[in-house]
Amino acid sequence: MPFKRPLLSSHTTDDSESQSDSSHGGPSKRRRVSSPRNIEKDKTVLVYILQAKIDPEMMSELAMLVENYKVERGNESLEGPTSVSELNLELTGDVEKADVIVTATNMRQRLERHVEWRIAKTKAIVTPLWLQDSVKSGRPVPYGSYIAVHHLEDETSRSHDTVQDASSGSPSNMPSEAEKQSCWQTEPTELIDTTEVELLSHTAKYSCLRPSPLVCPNQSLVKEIDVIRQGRNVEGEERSMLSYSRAISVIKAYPHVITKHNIRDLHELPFLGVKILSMIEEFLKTGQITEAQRMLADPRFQSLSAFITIHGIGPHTARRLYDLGLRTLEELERYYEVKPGVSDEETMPLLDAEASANTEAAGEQSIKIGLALRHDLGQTIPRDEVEEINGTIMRELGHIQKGCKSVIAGGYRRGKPQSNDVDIVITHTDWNLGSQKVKGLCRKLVQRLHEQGLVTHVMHLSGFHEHNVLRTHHWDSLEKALTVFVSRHNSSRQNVYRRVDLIFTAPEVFWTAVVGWTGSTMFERDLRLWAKQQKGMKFDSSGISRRHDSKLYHPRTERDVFKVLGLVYIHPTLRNADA
Ligand code: 8GT
Ligand code: MN
Repeated sequence: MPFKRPLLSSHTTDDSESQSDSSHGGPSKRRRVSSPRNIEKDKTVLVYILQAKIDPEMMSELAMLVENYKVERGNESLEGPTSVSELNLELTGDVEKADVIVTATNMRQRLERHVEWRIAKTKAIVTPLWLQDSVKSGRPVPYGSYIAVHHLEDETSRSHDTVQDASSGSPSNMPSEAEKQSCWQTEPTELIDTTEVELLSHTAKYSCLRPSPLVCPNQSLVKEIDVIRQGRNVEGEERSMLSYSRAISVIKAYPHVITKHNIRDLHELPFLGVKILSMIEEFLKTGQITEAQRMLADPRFQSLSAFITIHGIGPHTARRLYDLGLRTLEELERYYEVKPGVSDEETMPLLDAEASANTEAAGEQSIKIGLALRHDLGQTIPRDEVEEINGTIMRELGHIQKGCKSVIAGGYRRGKPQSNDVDIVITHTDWNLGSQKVKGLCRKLVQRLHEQGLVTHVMHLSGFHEHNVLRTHHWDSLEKALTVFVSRHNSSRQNVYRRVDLIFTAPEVFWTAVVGWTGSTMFERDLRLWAKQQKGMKFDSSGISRRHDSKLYHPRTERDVFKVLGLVYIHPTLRNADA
């Protein structure tokens, strides 16, 4: 199998959505449904793996452990019932149904961000070692020695024999309103469905038909080509840049290590022209590509690439600054009269919402913020901190509007261990009234976060516009705020400024927005192209519509988004179609 199985998560939602998720299961069978029923003489232990704090590698290993064990156990049963072990494991993505929660978290508070306390109290909450030892010994080992959260020691030990009813918690155990709000975001682990992956093809023309892992077998080649792509990007050579982006995305999905023996196979792949193929050959022979190396050594490339790392500076502005004679970020600081690390409101005021959005002054302001905070903003954000930020924001949101839910999109959702920013898509759980309830919420939330000292700067704040089938460019048609958030992650560290994007949507377009904001960029580009060229439809983060009659689609699950577009579902971790 070319890919590691599961990495993440996505999210969870309310009941209606999880139901429709399974009823619209997409074109393929779900593998995990095909458990070996015929040998199920013991009770099945439903295992939920909580991804928070478990790194993707480990996550993958744990899930593999269960899946492989099931296969082996199935084989055993064919050889005779006597050899069947006592352990019957099944992974579940539904924490409420689980008997056991496997987690690397040992703090109640942290657990509560993902699992409601009243639910947690009815489960055995154990460390990953429980899973490993149980599989090793072929029987469910007692939970008592693997307690993950000491607050739940009694409950965990007790639930070895009996699985309690979720409603059995005494009133004093019921979560307070604030507690409830803090657990809106739960993250069941949706596994990669291998039967679905088999329906994809790495030779397809659209990246939304190809499985693209985070790290591919030819990652160093991809990185080298990406330097050339970046060179074209900073010089504003968009067509050429797109050619390299496409080549990269095709290589990302190629499931074998490219060698001199199979390089001919690449001729069958789309978007790999003569020039790229000769670069690949050079890379196979020497381990590098001359043009990429030349670029890396080029002072102009170095300056422009450094400039565009600053929020608000695109290739065009970078070249303008370069033409003024500026070469380094320190020179940019002087030019913009910015003191590194200083972010006081006088020099960098909170942008006054829509009034100043999109004006030149606002653009300049956001460059100043980006420059002043570049030492923080340039650092990547680990997954557990991304989750903490989401938790904090949703808790604050709970004070303004109850019943909201969020999904962390962007690179995090695609399984990146480190993100450059945090992208959070938010809606209301009430399908019918949610649209009204989220209206204006973005601004209110940002205001509250600002008052709490959690958001120091807003680089962009935009209002809500309906999805419009006639508009060709509409990345702005949701309520969204691009903010600078003060992260108080980890008491040993000081506050760190992080870029956090908040995107508010009506429930009808929530999953469309989640897909739109999950990326990667090339995957998104091809989704739009596929919808337009093959389906006569228009896709963007604010909605899906049919071109000829403007019919709007309201998918209730992420799988529905793919279904509406006539696509096989692709797990977020296989949407890494960029370098
Ligand atoms: P990173 O944050 O670690 O660098 O990685 P990322 O999460 O993949 O990149 P990102 O720049 O944060 O963008 C996340 C996804 O959101 C991208 O793949 C892109 O398709 C999408 N995206 C933007 N900006 C906007 C926008 O203004 N509107 C919409 N709808 N999508 C956007 O990058
Ligand atoms: Mn991001």
